[in-house]
Amino acid sequence: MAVLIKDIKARQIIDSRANPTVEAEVVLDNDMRVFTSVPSGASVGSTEAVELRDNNPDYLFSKSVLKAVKNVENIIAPEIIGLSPLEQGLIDETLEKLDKSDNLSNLGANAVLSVSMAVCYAAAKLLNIELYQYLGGINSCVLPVPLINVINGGVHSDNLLDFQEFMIVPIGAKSFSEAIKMSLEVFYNLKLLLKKKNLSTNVGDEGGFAPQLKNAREALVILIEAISKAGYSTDEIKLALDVAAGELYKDGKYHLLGEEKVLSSCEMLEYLGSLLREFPIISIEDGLAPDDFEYWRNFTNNLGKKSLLVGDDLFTTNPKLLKQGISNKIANAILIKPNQIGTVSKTIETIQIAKRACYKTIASHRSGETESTFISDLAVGLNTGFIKTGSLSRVDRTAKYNRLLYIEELLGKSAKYGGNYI
Ligand code: 2PG
Ligand code: MG
Repeated sequence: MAVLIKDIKARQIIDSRANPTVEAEVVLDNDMRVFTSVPSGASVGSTEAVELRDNNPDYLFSKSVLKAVKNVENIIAPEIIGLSPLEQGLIDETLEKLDKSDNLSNLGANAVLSVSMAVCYAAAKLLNIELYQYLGGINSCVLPVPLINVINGGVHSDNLLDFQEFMIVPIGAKSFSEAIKMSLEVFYNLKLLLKKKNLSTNVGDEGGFAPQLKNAREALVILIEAISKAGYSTDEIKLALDVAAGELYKDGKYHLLGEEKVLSSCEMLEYLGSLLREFPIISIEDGLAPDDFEYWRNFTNNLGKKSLLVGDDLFTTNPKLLKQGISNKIANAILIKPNQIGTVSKTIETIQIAKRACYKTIASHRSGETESTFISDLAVGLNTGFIKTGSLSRVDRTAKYNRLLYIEELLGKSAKYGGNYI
């Protein structure tokens, strides 16, 4: 007899930045139960699915998500109870129809995604297989290359760095566990170097250091130093940036307040080009603002052969926006954040569109996270090749890496590391 969904519950829990978020629980009629929770961004793209907050100034600084919790229990649950957890496509379509908007602004993307993900976990549990196996079958054996955000700036920290993320990319590792070992060695050396320079080793939202460096060059120089002190070459460990340029773009110009520069699109492009020439950078995310669409084309023409140009706020994991980008030849890679689009099915659709167009895919966390490791399984199951999930400190970040270490162990000899497959 088919096992069906017997109950769906939700609750308000806390994320890594002390903000309330939604946890959903799915109960099957064989009494199996699973629960999972959703993350929340700080640099939010304007085309993202809408995260529903109560906006009640008298309660938790307007940040509570009790409406979203109620939406799960009172509106979503009655429609989903009685369905099989194996019908992910049908369930996700039902969720979208129930919402009636095209950005999930009625029920809330937090309400919708928590259920969509919990259903997925329930199906895997019912089949007694790991989530990554459920998502990808026998093809799920590639561990992603991590983009590890060891210096935080932008809206994720209080320092002056204008760019949001400075990442190390252990591309030369032979396995995922070796990639983590190499990156830890860089992390320790970076901490020592910062201390030596009397710079703070306190960490930002994603667990990376947030020192008072003056500009992107200083951050990149110190990363190169840490890589070399750890005994690695820049062939083995590369660098990546998330400029999060949408946060810097006002009135048609890029305002780099920390660097005391105001740049036109053309100058911004030149600046990024010069960083690419000077440093072993292999990936630049949101190098220009999403609204600067025209220049994205120049950006891609000029730098697309030298680096991954990743669309985060540009595409917001949205299949339609990605298709537009592909036909306009904009960017060559996409960040995949399930909560930008709101369902597991749509997330998978976007990954597939990207792959068909030979765009690289990077499974990603949000700056506000929970202990959920869904994106680790997504990265292996959908063979994204890359993952971006913050630094090597703070459990909200390390939970994802630790899950990947476990998956690597489960895969044993069939485990491959994305490094060889890029
Ligand atoms: C980003 C993310 C994650 P946020 O911009 O890529 O690093 O940040 O969740 O704040 O959008
Ligand atoms: Mg980003």
